[in-house]
Amino acid sequence: MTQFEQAPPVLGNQYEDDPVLRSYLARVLHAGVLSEVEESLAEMGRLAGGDLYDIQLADRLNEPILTQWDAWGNRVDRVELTPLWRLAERIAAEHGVVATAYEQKHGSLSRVHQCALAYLFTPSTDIYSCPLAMTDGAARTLINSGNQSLIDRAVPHLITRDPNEFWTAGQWMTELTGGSDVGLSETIAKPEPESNTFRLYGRKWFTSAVSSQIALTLARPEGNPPGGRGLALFYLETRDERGRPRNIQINRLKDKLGTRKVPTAELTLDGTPAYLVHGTTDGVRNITPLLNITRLWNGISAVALMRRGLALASDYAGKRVAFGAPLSEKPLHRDTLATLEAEAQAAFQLAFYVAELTGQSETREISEEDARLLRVLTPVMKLTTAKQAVAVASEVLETFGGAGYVEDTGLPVLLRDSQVLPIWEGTTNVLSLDTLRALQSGDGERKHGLIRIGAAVSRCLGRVRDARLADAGSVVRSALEHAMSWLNEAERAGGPVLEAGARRFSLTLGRMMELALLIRHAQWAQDHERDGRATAAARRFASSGVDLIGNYDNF
Ligand code: MFK
Repeated sequence: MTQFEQAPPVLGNQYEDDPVLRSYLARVLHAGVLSEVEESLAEMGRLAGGDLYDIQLADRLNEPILTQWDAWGNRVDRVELTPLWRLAERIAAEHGVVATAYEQKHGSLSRVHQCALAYLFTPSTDIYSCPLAMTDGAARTLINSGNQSLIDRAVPHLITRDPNEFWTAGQWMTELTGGSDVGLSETIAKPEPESNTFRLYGRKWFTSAVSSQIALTLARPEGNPPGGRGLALFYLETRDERGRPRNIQINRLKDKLGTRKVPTAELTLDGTPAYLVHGTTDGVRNITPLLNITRLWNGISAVALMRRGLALASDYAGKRVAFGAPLSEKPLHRDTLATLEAEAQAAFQLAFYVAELTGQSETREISEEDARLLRVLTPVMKLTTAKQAVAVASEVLETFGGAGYVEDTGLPVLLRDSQVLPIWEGTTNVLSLDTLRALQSGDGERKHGLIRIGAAVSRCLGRVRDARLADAGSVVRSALEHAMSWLNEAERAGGPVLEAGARRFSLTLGRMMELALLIRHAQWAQDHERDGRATAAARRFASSGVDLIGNYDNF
């Protein structure tokens, strides 16, 4: 190789090469569980850094294709997925990337195992995590609904490992009236009394992964009042036995900044047959189990994309020589990577902590207090990790210099795909407001919600003995105190002040919780693995801006 040729970054087994994931699993999974699941993770890590990654690079320019008409003038509305996505669907089913959470071979820890599989799988499949997240969320929503005929009909397909039987699910919520204020939805449901079904009429404006076999969607039964309570949650199957759309027209696929393998569509429902999932009202409330699962997936995807960026950047730093030495020997480059690493490790701990609590809630091992903690940490985790993913992806591109800006390196897509994470599944602002609402879960007082978070923080810091970690712990404590005093003041000041500060407050809760969890893990890694890397990450993260509440003039 001449002096001016560059070696591309390469990936190894993404499980074996990931000390953060491995150390976390060693702490959280009992030894017996880890030895039972490790083979599945190593196999997924091998695929993700090997064949799947090669196919992903080769698939770079492919995008889903919508064919609306056949040669004879018939409306067909077929979507052809790219080769990577067709393969991803098969691998996801065979490796149980959804199923693992429902087989519950290891009780609540099955959710952790499943999230670890999703974390390894996601970065090599160009957001195939989107249909999987919705499939997982639909399975959970149907199971929670207790609607036995729909459970019998659909859930076995959603959680199977047989690719020939596997169905994915869509989550059709967004309409022209808005993506956040779902209560404004205009789709109408007309009853068909003789068949006990409804027919849906309306336009869905942003429907991800329209290739799915089923969808959960919201519509307003005729005569129902406006708002989220007047909507009902419906189940529908997208195609008939001959593969024709069931009165669904795909008007076009969206021309998006990223997630370009995801066939996101605008749809017209023109009498689409649909079944009520759970009553004729309260559709928004009834679809929230789906939202909470997809928000968990959002966080897992955020930490997965950060890890992929860092894996590539670290490998490249060892190869790229500039100013007389590899970048990995340059103090400033190392410092830059270490800061990104700290963000990624902190985010990782929070995303997987929410996975642990989610697993406990699904197996009913969760206490009432922790169920309320989960309710508030889900939006907090989603909004915090999504912002980190975008920031880390942007910096990762920069670590490659110009190569990070050039499409055929396969790097720019990391940034484009990360940018969706703060937008879909509730924007940062909408989730900040949800955080304020979720803090009221229980007796309706936000401060009690915050005290619950404070208790979780204390559990993390309780066993810390290392003085350097104790310093980092004091950053957590002062952020918590500030959050408490700000909440008191903002509640006293009234609505606009509380609302205006909701994002700064929620991000502070997220970063504070991340740091507390990272400190806990760092002490454990010192004690059990004689490894100080998490300690270094915690100390660095503690200096990277945890308390973002600031001191702003009131409105
Ligand atoms: C990489 C993987 C990521 C996965 C990709 C999936 C791709 C899919 C792309 C999409 O579909 S993006 C569209 C996603 N859309 C959203 O996430 C909607 C964002 N907006 C909100 O979340 C709003 O907060 C919400 C629509 C829920 C507000 O609507 P409303 O009508 O004002 O409802 P309201 O009154 O706030 O809540 C109704 C009930 O649900 C209340 O309970 P009660 O009826 O008992 O009072 C709420 O407490 C409850 N609730 C709301 N959010 C909840 C929840 N309960 C549990 N968990 C939640 N998250």
